[in-house]
Amino acid sequence: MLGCFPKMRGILPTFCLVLGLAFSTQANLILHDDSFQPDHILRVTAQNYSQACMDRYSVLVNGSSPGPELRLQEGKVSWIRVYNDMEDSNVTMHWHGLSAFAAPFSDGTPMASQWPIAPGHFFDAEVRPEIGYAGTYFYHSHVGFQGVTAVGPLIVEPADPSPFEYDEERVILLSDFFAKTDDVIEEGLTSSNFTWSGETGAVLVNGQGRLATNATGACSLAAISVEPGKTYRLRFIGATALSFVSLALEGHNLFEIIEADGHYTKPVKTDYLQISSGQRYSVLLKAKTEEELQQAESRQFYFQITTLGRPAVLTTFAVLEYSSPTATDLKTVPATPPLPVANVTYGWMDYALESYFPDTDFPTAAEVTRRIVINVHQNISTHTVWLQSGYDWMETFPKSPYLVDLYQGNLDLDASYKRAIESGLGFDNLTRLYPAQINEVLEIVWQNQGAVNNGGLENHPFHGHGRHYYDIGGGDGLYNPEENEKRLNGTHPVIRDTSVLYSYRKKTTPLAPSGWRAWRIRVTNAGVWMMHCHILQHMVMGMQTVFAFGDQEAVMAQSGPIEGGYLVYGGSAYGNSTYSPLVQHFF
Ligand SMILES: *[C@@H]1O[C@H](CO)[C@@H](O)[C@H](O)[C@H]1NC(C)=O
Ligand SMILES: *[C@@H]1O[C@H](CO)[C@@H](O)[C@H](O)[C@H]1NC(C)=O
Ligand SMILES: *[C@@H]1O[C@H](CO)[C@@H](O)[C@H](O)[C@H]1NC(C)=O
Ligand SMILES: *[C@@H]1O[C@H](CO)[C@@H](O)[C@H](O)[C@H]1NC(C)=O
Ligand SMILES: *[C@@H]1O[C@H](CO)[C@@H](O)[C@H](O)[C@H]1NC(C)=O
Ligand SMILES: *[C@@H]1O[C@H](CO)[C@@H](O)[C@H](O)[C@H]1NC(C)=O
Ligand SMILES: *[C@@H]1O[C@H](CO)[C@@H](O)[C@H](O)[C@H]1NC(C)=O
Ligand SMILES: *[C@@H]1O[C@H](CO)[C@@H](O)[C@H](O)[C@H]1NC(C)=O
Ligand SMILES: *[C@@H]1O[C@H](CO)[C@@H](O)[C@H](O)[C@H]1NC(C)=O
Ligand SMILES: *[C@@H]1O[C@H](CO)[C@@H](O)[C@H](O)[C@H]1NC(C)=O
Ligand SMILES: [Cu+2]
Repeated sequence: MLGCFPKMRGILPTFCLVLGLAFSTQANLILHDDSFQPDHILRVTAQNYSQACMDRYSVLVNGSSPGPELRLQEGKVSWIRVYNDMEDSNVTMHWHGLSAFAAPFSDGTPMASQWPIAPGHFFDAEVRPEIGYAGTYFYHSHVGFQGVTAVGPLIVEPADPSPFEYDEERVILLSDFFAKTDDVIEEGLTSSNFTWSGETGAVLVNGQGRLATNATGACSLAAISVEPGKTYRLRFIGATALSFVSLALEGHNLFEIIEADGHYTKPVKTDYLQISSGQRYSVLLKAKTEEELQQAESRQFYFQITTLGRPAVLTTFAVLEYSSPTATDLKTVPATPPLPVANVTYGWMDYALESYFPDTDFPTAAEVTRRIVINVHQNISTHTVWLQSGYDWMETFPKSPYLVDLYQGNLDLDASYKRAIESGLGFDNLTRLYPAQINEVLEIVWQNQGAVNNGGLENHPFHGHGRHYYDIGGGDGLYNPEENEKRLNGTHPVIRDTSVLYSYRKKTTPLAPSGWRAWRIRVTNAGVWMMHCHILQHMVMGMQTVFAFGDQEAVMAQSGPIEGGYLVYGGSAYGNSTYSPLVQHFF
């Protein structure tokens, strides 16, 4: 069926809704027995696993971290079966950056869009990357701290040829290593006796690397192999739990950015990247020619990855290797980092990126129907929590998922909307929702404030589920719409799914406004969409919000009636070793 694609710009959003309604009766229930072949299968286990020469009990996808790469096609439906092979933990899988439009139970947000997958069960997710969303993504568990290891690259291949030419591509997925297990970290973060997870032990590249404290040792750095003279598309994936990094490549002056969060950009040259948890960039890298290599001292070059905005700077490495008669040395780490590190940690590429394709859909200030300013700060009372509009959100808050409540008639979004408007904050403290109506044009402002107890400030990479938002920039102090409007003059904001609310200093007066990040989004895709900081520790400490787009009617119009098997934990939409699930096909 026809969806509501970004390419159909200029068409009234209501048109999409009407379309959804007209086609809703096509949603049908299919028995996924042995004759059903999913396009991809992911198996989630919890087991001892070695990274950075350290054993750790970790949640893995197909036995490794990162898990296997998935390739999906732009505009095409794929079925991904996710098995929870763990004995005592739930799991969900989130397709990070995919809009999950019209297949509402596939977004993978536990207790927001769906029940988690119970131990011993599997779930078939129906995923269709929207037209205009070809690019670099990843998948990860959305439960607790599991996403520190339960991640894998997800590439959406374009329906049309790429506007950029390159010979080959390489995926460079960044993740963090923590020695403590997920359970210990979660317990510490949510305990009344608050215990920090500790800082990351190493930023890993494609799962490889070593502890910073271990300059020599048995474990290898990741090698990215290239051939002389070729042009590569490097796909960087910020799958870190915590780390926000600066990344540069020795001996190679320039990267050319061509993609941010799944959308082509006009090429921008840069000699370093800054990548937060949740963000992705593609860059073009021109490999040295054989002639240039003859003049170089070596045929291997270090990627230097430096953490930003943490109490201590951690530097880790990977190796770009050109084929060579002698083996690449993956054991030696430079005694002193070979490259300078950017000393400015905020504002990188703000207002600078532009969509590659002309975009006529950007909502102007005049079109904005409502501005929601979300004050963000830390508070230490009985627990140490991160609050938005004065409230935290944790997986344990809702008794059942919002979307389930909605389909069962147990969540009155019209009443929630009324309370939200009356609060003056756009926030309904009863349901802890930010409800919005179809066709509203929201300006969402994340406003950093000094922590209640000590004025502390941190970086927060905010991630939006559902359709991507226009990032309209960020700055220090208190958000000033008029000033930002001037700043936007002549720029062409890109759509993204993750952008950083920066800390411009380490400390300020408690509750003083200190830095903001602003988004604009047209409310067209009905559903329950989480918007949260992508730092896993912060999420566990409550730094998550849930938006509801559209009311019950709008959500149902989009998906059609939902079968009962989705509405109970472990219901008939979830299979197990003796039971084939009844699965609704939405597209
Ligand atoms: C994951 O492992 C299962 C078997 O354990 C296999 O069938 C499947 O193809 C693997 N998935 C990917 C994406 O490689
Ligand atoms: C994992 O390793 C730890 C420490 O070596 C050990 O105590 C534990 O039994 C192992 N767990 C499993 C499931 O193998
Ligand atoms: C799994 O999720 C269900 C439903 O939310 C919950 O009742 C149960 O406690 C969860 N199990 C674990 C081990 O977290
Ligand atoms: C608090 O946690 C720390 C670290 O886990 C531990 O050493 C300490 O004994 C705990 N204190 C209390 C009062 O439980
Ligand atoms: C260094 O790595 C070795 C394995 O090569 C490991 O046994 C040791 O614990 C590590 N040391 C530190 C300080 O992390
Ligand atoms: C960063 O470094 C540049 C050049 O070394 C210097 O001019 C600038 O003042 C530094 N900025 C900060 C914020 O330290
Ligand atoms: C911080 O927490 C305390 C104790 O729960 C509460 O009284 C206070 O209102 C909170 N302040 C803010 C600004 O969140
Ligand atoms: C919601 O906010 C109102 C107004 O500030 C307050 O009276 C009420 O107690 C709050 N309710 C909850 C559940 O926090
Ligand atoms: C935008 O900038 C142009 C020149 O750069 C100026 O003529 C115009 O008045 C500006 N528009 C607004 C709304 O500030
Ligand atoms: C498998 O699912 C069926 C139907 O939901 C249920 O009756 C059965 O108990 C489940 N088996 C296991 C091992 O969970
Ligand atoms: Cu955060």
